[in-house]
Amino acid sequence: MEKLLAKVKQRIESLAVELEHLYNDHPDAVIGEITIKNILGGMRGMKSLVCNTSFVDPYKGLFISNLEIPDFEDKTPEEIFFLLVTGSLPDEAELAELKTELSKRSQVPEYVWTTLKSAPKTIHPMTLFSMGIMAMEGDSVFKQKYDEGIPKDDYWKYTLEDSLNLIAKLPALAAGIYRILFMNGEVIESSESELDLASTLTYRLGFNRHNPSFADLNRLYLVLHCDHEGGNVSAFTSRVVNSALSNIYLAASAGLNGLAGPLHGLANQVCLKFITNIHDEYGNRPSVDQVREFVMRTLDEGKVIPGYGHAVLRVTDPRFTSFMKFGDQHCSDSPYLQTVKKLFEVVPDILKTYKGGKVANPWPNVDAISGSLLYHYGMTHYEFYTVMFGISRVLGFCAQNTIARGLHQPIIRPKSVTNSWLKNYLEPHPVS
Ligand code: HAX
Repeated sequence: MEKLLAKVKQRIESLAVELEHLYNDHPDAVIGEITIKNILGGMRGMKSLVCNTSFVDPYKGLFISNLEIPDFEDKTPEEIFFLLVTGSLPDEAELAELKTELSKRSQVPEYVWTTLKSAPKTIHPMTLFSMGIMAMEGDSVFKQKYDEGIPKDDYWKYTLEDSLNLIAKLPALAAGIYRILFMNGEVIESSESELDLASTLTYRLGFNRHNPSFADLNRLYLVLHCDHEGGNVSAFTSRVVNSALSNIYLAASAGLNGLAGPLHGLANQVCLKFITNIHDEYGNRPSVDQVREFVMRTLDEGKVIPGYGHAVLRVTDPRFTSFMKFGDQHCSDSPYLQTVKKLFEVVPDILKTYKGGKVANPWPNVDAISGSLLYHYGMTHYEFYTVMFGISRVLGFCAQNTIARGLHQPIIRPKSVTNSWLKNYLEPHPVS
């Protein structure tokens, strides 16, 4: 993997030079202030991390380097990982090297299946996914090298080594979990067609495997969810954990546990269930008025509308738009996609005025549509959708942490304060 190592090294060195200049030239520059609203509001909007793998513009969405979604939506997950970690797309030789490296490392150890098969069948697939990754933690090269006493300058190399070992196994691990939980436990072994991450996933899931548009949806799924800068719950969690030099297996598993929450990655599962509930009530082709009625009732019950809103975005998520383009090309008549469109027609207007206009972003995010496409291709067990998201998001965790280790970023440890501290700070007792 000389080519990848050389490119990542070059990237880390150039980022380090930039940061050194920034630090030396502006050591005391103030780039923001911290208000009570920030502290009590989930630190929303506070600029407190550096992340160079990707950037989310509130009005344009995800950027990886200078590429927007339409620029990279046709790529493969391998190309995207290379882009995230090196800052540029691979040339033919670099891509071939990466694919060979991943292919060599793709075998999921037998003990992982034994562990996962012993879990109760009622367990959520995200929990099994996280457990499967944790189970392999003993194989961490970083951990072994750290115990041997490697210098700090080498941390990123072994973080990258672990990352490749982990990423290579994710499609087989995820597909195996689908089959353990939903298809009588028969895990599909490797095949000739395992040329890349997306086709491995399609083949090993075992249904609809000869349908090229399902294969393309899996590829797109693994591309669009890859990274969303550093402050979202899952990436941030993985960064915090890895900043303690916990290895990438521990960090990825921790990040995925955050992704498993309904306000984050689980929203794709919740969205599909939401649409199913609409169909259960009104049939598969509800009218716009019926969809509006259902949305209003959901809000009246004090619940959120899944798939709408975002902590950073202030427009329709370009990942939603990309999936919609796919849906229009491949399954425009799907009842689920049709209901997604009706929701898109009614929800933003409702949310704009809901709670006196308190909802910062009334537009759909990626989770509003992604599950409906998987459902169309026969992935009816919607509990699995967040695992699909997770395979992709681990690419981002791995890239972010490899670079953070290369830049010798310190352990993340913000300061918390008590109510009393705040009261004393804001309303100090007058000096008598
Ligand atoms: N439906 C109803 N109310 C909503 C809402 C929605 N879709 N989105 C935001 N609100 C409400 C919030 O609950 C909050 O109300 P309270 O002050 O009474 O608690 C108010 O509007 C202000 O929130 P906000 O500033 O607009 O949003 P946040 O940054 O706090 O939260 C969330 C962003 C994504 C968590 C939020 O919009 C939400 O809960 N959406 C629905 C769940 C969802 O789709 N999650 C996936 C997001 C994308 C992602 O991470 N994917 O993995």
